[in-house]
Amino acid sequence: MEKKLKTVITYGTFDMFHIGHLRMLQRLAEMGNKLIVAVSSDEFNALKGKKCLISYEQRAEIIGNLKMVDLVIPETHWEQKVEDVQKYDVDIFAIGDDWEGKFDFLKEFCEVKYMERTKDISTTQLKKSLSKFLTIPKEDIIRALEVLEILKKDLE
Ligand code: C2G
Repeated sequence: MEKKLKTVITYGTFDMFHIGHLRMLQRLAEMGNKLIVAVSSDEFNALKGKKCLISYEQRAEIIGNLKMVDLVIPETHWEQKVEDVQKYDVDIFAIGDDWEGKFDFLKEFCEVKYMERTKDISTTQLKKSLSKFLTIPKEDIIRALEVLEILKKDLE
């Protein structure tokens, strides 16, 4: 699809950057010739009830170094979207459909698109599988203690 001279903006936390985030940004980059990503600050994440593993600085640096991203700005409050859309002369606001309908007020200023999310991947899921991966199964601990007991007896 030929890229019209369009500026696209999106917002997100992008914690523990994963393929779902990448696929979203790739699709957004295809919709125009300039992609702006507003990365949620740590303080704003607290407002969203999200605890980030990775700091704003590192999340912003990762996003800023993606070839399809032209500009990274901080997202510090809910109300900044109208201001951003006007300031950067945005043509399209796009975000995952988990936000369906939440930003329709922007239709007065630009196109609003809710995009299908990538299935079976999320930061929450990654955190859960990571903690499962790092926990030692109980039976392994019991077995290790039994071996320890045997070794202790041998040494007596
Ligand atoms: N995403 C996706 N597929 C996934 C996970 C995330 O397409 N499996 C998309 C989300 O829909 C969103 C972007 O990746 O468009 C960033 O996701 P989050 O970091 O979870 O963003 P969120 O916390 O929803 O922040 O003001 C808007 C908020 O800041 C959005």
